[in-house]
Amino acid sequence: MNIKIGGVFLALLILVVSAVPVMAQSTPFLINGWVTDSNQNPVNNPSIVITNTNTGEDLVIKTDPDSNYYHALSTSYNVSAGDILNFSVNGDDAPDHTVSEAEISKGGFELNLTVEQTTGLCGDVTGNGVVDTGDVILLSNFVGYYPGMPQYALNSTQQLAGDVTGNGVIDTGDVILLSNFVGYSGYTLNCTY
Ligand SMILES: [Ca+2]
Repeated sequence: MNIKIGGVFLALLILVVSAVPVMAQSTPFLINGWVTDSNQNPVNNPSIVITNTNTGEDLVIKTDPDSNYYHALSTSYNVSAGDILNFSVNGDDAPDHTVSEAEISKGGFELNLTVEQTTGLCGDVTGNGVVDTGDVILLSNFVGYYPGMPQYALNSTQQLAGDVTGNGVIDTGDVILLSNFVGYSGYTLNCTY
């Protein structure tokens, strides 16, 4: 009799002990989305910081140089319903996001982010504050000689500054106008901003 009770007690004890890790187990929590500028153009390799303001923890963000996709994989242990997540994209604050109960059960949420398009001086493709032959050379390399090469890549601000004809594309027309503008008087640059 005593042995039987002891056996039942032991079985219950094992059940309780083995149930504990199951109850404390965390589930994956994925935050992901795509980053574009205000013109809906993809912003590749974005720099994103997500801070859980309730815990002070910065989430680990994964991005790719050739993509505007980002994701952060956390767990339900680190992110709880009601937590306020602060987003920053390329150094600018984005709206906060409050984690909902539904997002916890679903295992995450998708949030697309927008980078405000910054504009510089029209024609200043190099971004050094002046329009000179350096800009003509860089734009010329970007358009004609070395398309797609990383050292002649232009970010979205530089591309806006390089579309000096203001027709929405960067082509030899821009190189010619910029070259004329730098070399001769009487030419006007017509960026879209
Ligand atoms: Ca320049």
